[in-house]
Amino acid sequence: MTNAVVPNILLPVVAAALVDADGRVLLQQRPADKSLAGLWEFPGGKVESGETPEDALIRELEEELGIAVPHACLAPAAFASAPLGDRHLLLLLYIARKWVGVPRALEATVLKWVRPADMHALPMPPADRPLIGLLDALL
Ligand code: 523
Repeated sequence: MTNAVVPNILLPVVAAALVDADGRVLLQQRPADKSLAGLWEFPGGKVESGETPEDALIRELEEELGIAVPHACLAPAAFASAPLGDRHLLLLLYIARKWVGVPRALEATVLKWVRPADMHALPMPPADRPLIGLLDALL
C-alpha cells in the first residue's frame, strides 16, 4: 500500500507586530514589483523548508529591517488565514517589544509606525486585516 500524497495547500507565513514605547506598531508598504503591491503589512515572510516559524521570522526581520530580535522577545499572539491563488495563506503573528537596531526599509517601499486603531484606514493584505482588532485589544 502506498501513502496518499496530500497536497499542502497551506502557505505558512510569519509576521511581527513590533511595538514601540507609545504602543504604535511598525507596518511596511509592499513594493510595486511584488504581489499585493502597495498594501501595508506586518513585516515578515514565508517559512522556508526546515525552519521553525520563529527562526523564519528572525531571519525575515533581519533581511527586511536590519534588526535582530532575540528568540525570547517573540510572543505568539494570533493567526489569520486568507485565500492566495490556489493556496491558502496561514499568517502567524508574533508581538515583539524589544529588538536590537533601528528598523530600516531594506525591502519595503517605506515604513510607518501606526496605532492599531488607525490601521483600519490603511489598505492591508486580507490576512493582516483581521489581526488589527486583536492587536487593538492586546496593546
Ligand atoms: N503576506 C501577507 N501579509 C504579511 C506578509 C509578511 C506576507 O499577506 N504580513 C503575503 C504576501 C505574499 C506571501 O505572504 O503573498 C509571502 O510573503 P513574502 O513577503 O515572503 O513573499 P514575497 O513578497 O517575497 O514573494 P511573492 O509574494 O511570492 O512575490
